[in-house]
Amino acid sequence: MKPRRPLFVSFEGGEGAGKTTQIRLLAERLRALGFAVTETREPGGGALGLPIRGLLLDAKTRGLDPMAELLLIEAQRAQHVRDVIRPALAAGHVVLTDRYVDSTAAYQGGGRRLDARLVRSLNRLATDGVMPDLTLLLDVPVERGLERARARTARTAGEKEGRFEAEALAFHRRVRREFHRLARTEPRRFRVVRADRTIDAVAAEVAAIVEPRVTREARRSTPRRRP
Ligand code: T5A
Repeated sequence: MKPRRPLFVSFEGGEGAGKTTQIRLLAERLRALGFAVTETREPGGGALGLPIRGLLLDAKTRGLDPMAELLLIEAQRAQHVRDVIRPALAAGHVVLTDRYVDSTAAYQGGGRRLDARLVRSLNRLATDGVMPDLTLLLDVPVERGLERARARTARTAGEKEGRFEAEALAFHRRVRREFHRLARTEPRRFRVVRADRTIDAVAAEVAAIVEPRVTREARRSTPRRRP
């Protein structure tokens, strides 16, 4: 196992951008290099993740107030940070999360048009300041991403289109615009990766961004030998 110094990486993007696929490939690659990796997601990680995910994504959940949606997301996040992210970072893992605070800024701020300052301050409360070192925004045109997500849903027997997938194109365009704005606002944290390419091409770029960071952190944690 490589020397331990944590790195927290979030993957962001619209529907069907390929985050789940890329996290799986990157995790395999990093583990093969000897790094300890924790894969997690929102909503889903932590004790509240799955029940709240069910409520948020189920197309049968009707009439959910945008503020109630935001508070549910922040509640599962507070628990996710406590149950999964903080302990994994404390153990020196590379943590890869499928969505985090920027999804809330983009979907609830951009998509639902909730006040951006309110979203930011709830994000701060829920995360208790635990922010990603690096955020990869997998960027794909809205129609292309939705096509992928819907094709996957159609292949998965019994699964219905989720509440967010079913939103209008205009909603998804606002979400994408907000992701772009966030990336421009924090250029040191964000890297935008064009995700309308083959899975292998995207994976190669993702690895080229993340591997050197992980290796650098590992080197920093290696004690210097005395001459
Ligand atoms: N949400 C979440 C909020 O509103 N606010 C928040 O704060 C948070 C945290 C989560 C929903 O919750 C909302 C946003 C979301 O709508 P989810 O099911 O986790 O729901 O939805 P997504 O995260 O959007 O998951 P998807 O599965 O739709 O997208 P991914 O993970 O980006 O894509 P992936 O890897 O599953 O790929 C989708 C399909 O495309 C294929 C894959 O094989 C798969 O079939 N694919 C490609 N095909 C061609 N070329 C490529 N490069 C491809 N990459 C993947």
